Amino acid sequence: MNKTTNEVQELILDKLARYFAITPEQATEEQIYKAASLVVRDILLQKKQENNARIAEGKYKRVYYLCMEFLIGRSLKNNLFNLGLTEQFDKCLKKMGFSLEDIFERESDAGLGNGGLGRLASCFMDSLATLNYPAMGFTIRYEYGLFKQRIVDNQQVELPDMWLPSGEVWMMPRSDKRFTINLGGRAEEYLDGNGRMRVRYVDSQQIDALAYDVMISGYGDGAGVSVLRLWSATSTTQFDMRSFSQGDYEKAMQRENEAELITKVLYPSDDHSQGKQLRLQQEYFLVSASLQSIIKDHLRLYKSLKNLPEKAAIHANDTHPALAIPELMRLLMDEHDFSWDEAWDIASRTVNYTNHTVMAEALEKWDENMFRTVLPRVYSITCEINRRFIAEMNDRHVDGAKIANMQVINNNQVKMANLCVIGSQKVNGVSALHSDIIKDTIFSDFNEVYPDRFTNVTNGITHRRWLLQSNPLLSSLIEELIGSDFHTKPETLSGLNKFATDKTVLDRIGEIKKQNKKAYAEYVKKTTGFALNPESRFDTQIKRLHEYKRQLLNVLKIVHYYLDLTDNPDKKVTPQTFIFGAKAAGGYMHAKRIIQLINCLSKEIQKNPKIKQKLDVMFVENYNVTQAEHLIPASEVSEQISLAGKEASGTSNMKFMINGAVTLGTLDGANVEIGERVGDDNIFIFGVKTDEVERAWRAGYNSSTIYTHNDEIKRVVDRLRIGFDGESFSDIASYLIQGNYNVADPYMCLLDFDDYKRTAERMDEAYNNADRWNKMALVNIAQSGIFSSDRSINDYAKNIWRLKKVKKV
Ligand code: 26V
Repeated sequence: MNKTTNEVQELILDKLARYFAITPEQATEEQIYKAASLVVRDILLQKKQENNARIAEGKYKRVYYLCMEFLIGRSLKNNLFNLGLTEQFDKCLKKMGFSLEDIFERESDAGLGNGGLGRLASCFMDSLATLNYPAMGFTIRYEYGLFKQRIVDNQQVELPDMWLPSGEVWMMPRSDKRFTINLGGRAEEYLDGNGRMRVRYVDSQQIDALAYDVMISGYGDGAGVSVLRLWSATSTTQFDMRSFSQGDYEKAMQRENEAELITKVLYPSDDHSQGKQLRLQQEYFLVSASLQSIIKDHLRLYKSLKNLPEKAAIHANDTHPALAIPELMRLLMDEHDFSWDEAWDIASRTVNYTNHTVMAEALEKWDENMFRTVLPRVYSITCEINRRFIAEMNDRHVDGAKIANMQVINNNQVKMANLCVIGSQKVNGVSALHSDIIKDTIFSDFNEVYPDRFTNVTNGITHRRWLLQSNPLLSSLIEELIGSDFHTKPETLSGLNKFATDKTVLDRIGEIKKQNKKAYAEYVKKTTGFALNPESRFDTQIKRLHEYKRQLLNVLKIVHYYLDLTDNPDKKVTPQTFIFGAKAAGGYMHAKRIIQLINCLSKEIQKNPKIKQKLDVMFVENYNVTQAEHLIPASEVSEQISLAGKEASGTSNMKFMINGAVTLGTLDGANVEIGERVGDDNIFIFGVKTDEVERAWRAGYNSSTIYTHNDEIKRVVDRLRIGFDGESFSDIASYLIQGNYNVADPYMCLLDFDDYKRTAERMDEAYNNADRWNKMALVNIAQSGIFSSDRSINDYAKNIWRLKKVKKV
């Protein structure tokens, strides 16, 4: 985008005058942030209009990406970068007496997601726009995103996340995009004047979905602009003035409040489906509004829905938008006069589904009665999908037990993953290992009947945000060495391999890491007061807190080091700082206890300066996208230590890798592919493999035997009982060796402890040889190109959506 600094200045002055009636001298940082963002928004809008003119010709198939979560983070920096306007804005703001970096800090993170799933969706929007595939994302405009985490007395406290005041500026309200959603009541069939069966809703609650569009510019010359449409719920009816006039204020507000509740707050759990009615309503709300919008646009372009599968790919990101299948059937049959067979042919060739977890608790199931009550018409369609599926399977002589396992409705439950597999063209997992696992486990029966349906697309990250924007020093070095092609051709990062024995380059990589660590330590000092030692190794584990991710295993290792140092304070060790960032779902008590354990351990270490020099622990409060952007470039070790078979992919592993951190991990998710890319010399792998986990269970895994026979483990677990900073963690000790009414050590921390510790020691050796370590960092960076979301999106476009890029004229 060519705009000079002076032009930018004019535009900002204009916004300041028009929106705030002020000059730059009178403006606060907040107002400058708003004005600058509004300028950028106008530029995006203009770019989008130019772009849309090409898509509107109707030649292009489009993808519609449906996801309950988009973890957007901040937008101003990203948009300026992608538009190539950072320098102009920087100069212009300097002239006005402001620093662009400080202005970025004014923006709250749009945290409309829990973790990996939502961040993946956001990375995908960046790549879709950059590669110029015709795409649109759909999600919910939650008034409150993922809770803000505070640590009080070492414990997590959840506060509401009020992101809208500063995040709103990116959203264009679209009063022309408003659709009505029916919830509850009854769906009655009747014959219309032409003798056709019709459906009408009786006593349903009607809610309007109002669209807000966020534009996302791609990067580079050929880039397009994608739109993320966020739906907000509002009452269909006018304000109840009558009740209000009669003094019944509560009644006057009631309808509005009930409607708005639907998009009030994001469910803060990514591991446990609680089957709550409001969540089902949210999912239907997203799906129905999005499909009505897709159909309307499609009809405007093509006048018919018969070619929907040729011109639209609808993607269900996890099962949360699974209702897209019966809802599309409903719209096609009830509102557009298609027969069942025609509608099914269209729907099942249009929808695709990605699975993101094999954790049984996270697989969505709804109580059949509740489902029927909330969505009567969708329920009857779902029953018919189920009935026809069973008939088809019977015709194919599939074993009865297998049919029972695959059907959508069974034992008074509606199973969303089954609905997705039955109604989708393609189903994929998110790493090679995970895609194999779903075929062998949760979807094994489906894989027998529909073998061609299953495929893999390994996740990716946008390297523009996670390398170019967040690690400018490293990016400049790479540009100096191999040019800037990698901005849009990440695979060319492999050009760095030829510097693997170049001492000067390796030293510079080490030097950049040092500088990033220093900068991070200063940032942490300024924002939290915590004193990080930049001379120590930064070893980081950042992800949602969950038992299967095994932050506890990491803690056990740290406690082991801690006990060694308390016994022998003069022991020569590699100084290291363990950094954690994690939010736990509010009701997940065990996860919250682990957060408390980490914080108590950290507190105790702070009281002992001699130990702190050698071993430190820091917990990052309110870990989010922005925190990750600061921390990842400064990290040296990437902890990816889930129990094998449990982490579908992981994406922080990729962000660390591209920033030159070395993975210490298990053979799980995308770690496997990272290991294949970098080779055994450039990664530290430990622990049991997926099939060994299964075997260990079958052999009667017993953690208390390990505890009894392994003195080091015994010492660590016993110490949990004594606790840290005055707090005992005997509940966690007994979780590990007795099991609190459940199986003990369900994620096998004790089984993997020894190998973890040994591997970490091997890592120490490598770290203490700077050349060796810097070479590992270099190889990791050089081999990371394949984990760019550009590659993932090209895979989806080719193998799943069958999309073509928009050609620039
Ligand atoms: C599940 C549920 C269950 C119902 C309540 C609300 C809720 C919200 C989110 C989820 C999805 C959890 C799945 C998920 O986030 N999986 C992560 O996806 C990443 C992107 O593919 C992947 O890298 C991680 O390994 C995987 O855990």
